[in-house]
Amino acid sequence: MLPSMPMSTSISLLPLIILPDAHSRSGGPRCGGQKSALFAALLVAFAVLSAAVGRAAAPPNIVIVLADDMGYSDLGCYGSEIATPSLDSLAKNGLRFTQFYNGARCCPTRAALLTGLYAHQAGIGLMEGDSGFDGYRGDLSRKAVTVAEVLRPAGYRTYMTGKWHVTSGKGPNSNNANWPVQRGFDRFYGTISGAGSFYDPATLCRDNQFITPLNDADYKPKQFYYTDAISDNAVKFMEDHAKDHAQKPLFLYVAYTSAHWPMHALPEDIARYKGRYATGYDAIRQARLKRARELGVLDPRWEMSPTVGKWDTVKDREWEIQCMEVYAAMVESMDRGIGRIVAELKRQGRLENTLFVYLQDNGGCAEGFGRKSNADEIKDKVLKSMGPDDLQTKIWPPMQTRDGRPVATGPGTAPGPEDSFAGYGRDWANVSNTPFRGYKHDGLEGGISTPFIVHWPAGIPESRRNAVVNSPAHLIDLMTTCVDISKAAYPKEFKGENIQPMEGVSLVPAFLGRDLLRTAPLAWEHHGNSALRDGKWKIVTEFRANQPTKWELYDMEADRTELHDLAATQPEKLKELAAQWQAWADRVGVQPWPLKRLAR
Ligand SMILES: [Ca+2]
Repeated sequence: MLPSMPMSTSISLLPLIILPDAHSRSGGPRCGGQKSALFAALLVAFAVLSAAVGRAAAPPNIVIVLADDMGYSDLGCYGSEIATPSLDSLAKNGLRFTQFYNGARCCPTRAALLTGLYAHQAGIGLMEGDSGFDGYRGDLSRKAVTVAEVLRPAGYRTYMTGKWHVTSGKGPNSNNANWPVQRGFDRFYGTISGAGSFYDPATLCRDNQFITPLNDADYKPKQFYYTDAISDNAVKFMEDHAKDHAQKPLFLYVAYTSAHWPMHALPEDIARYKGRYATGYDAIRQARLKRARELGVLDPRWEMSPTVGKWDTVKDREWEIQCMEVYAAMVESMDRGIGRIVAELKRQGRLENTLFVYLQDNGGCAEGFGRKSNADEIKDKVLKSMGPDDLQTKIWPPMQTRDGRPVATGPGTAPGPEDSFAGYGRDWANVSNTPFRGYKHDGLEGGISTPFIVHWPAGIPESRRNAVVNSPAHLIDLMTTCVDISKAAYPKEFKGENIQPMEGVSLVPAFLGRDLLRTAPLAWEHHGNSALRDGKWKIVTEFRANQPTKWELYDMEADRTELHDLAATQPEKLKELAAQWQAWADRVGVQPWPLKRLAR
């Protein structure tokens, strides 16, 4: 389905070119001057028409920007106090989805985004380790194709910068068959694994080559900071594209690690948030809720879930405040990079016909990384400095800076610089996920809800600009949408393997203000946290103390924040949805949790 606007432009010109035939048949009065003037007018009309048709037929550029470990309310246009002017501007001139879902964690989300399948079908139901089951190989399945593998045969040049995180082959000498360049991308700059220092990321690669921030001949910034490196290299790929492949559409996948732990940001960005979080968790949550309601991205009927952190009892308040200041700075620096990518599209005249989408891989992260002091462990530590070619192999402490300083964690260590390693923790994650319950890992709305911004002037009618889309949508829909708008062929067979059919629906109807054509429920499973969404109904369990909690049932129209469990009052509906979830789980290859490891 093509967007209606370019089509209607061309249709309105049709009578002009039908005119000459009609005149000659009717034998009406003519003279030489009139005839040539008419002919000239027709030529102009034909040229305009051709251009219009050409525009309509030209496959759009596609840019997908994915952020890491951020909550539903972390962007300005979704209620945040964090400055995100670039994303706000895309939203203002595009669409914001209010019920877009990710896969609750880094690896499964990336697998589903790249393949249009549920994560288990793509081989990554858990993370990168091979658990012996097809749904949990920790490597992108060969019975799946990536968006890049689908778009390239349709004439696209394909680029990626940032975090890959869908393979178990992560070392310089490991099997790289599932690295970006082997999975459809013409160029790659980024990290093969997840997490790590923003000043010295582990598994940093250019195409298939391991590099360090110091020995990369193609990128020599004054100050290496991974978020900037991801933005700078994305812009560089686009500049090269304009030089060497200007006639081709481009597909660019930018996977930032902002704002995943560690809380690393540059001092000038942190300074802008100094003191901003001194009011504590609840005040920020309330302000975000109010703003999000005003912006129309939260239904006022949905009550706020309880604030988890108790600000009055926080011991290291200054450190807690600093953690959130740095988190905000990480988001703002990413937004600035996104602004540069948009500016380059504009400079190349591509922005009009670029489908630009932004989303986050999972909700705010309540993990304990970087929350405990390691002062005793690093005291009096004498370390050797690293040479420019020495690879950083650590993604968390114990680790060191390249000049030989040990990296300090936990309270007492100001987050931000390269010798620090902090996580902002559960209570700020609860703020990020305002107004929802749950965190990264969970099937609760706080774990799986993401902002979803779509910008595409040639594909979204002007009357729809700045509109909000309330239809539930999911990562699996991105492949289907890309196939729809690019007219690429989704293969039944690829490199000798049978390819599983796409699971999602095209989002194009939502761009035009119509309903999505979804016929199946959406479902989740990640280390025993499970959920299913069918229309307004949702069931969800959490895996706690070695067993799943009982299914809870929610009416998402009335209660998106999952505060009023209807399981006891609507047992038949619960039973029906639980059976749907089990059928889905059996179909996509979910195994009972904890996984029983199979002998290989
Ligand atoms: Ca993540």
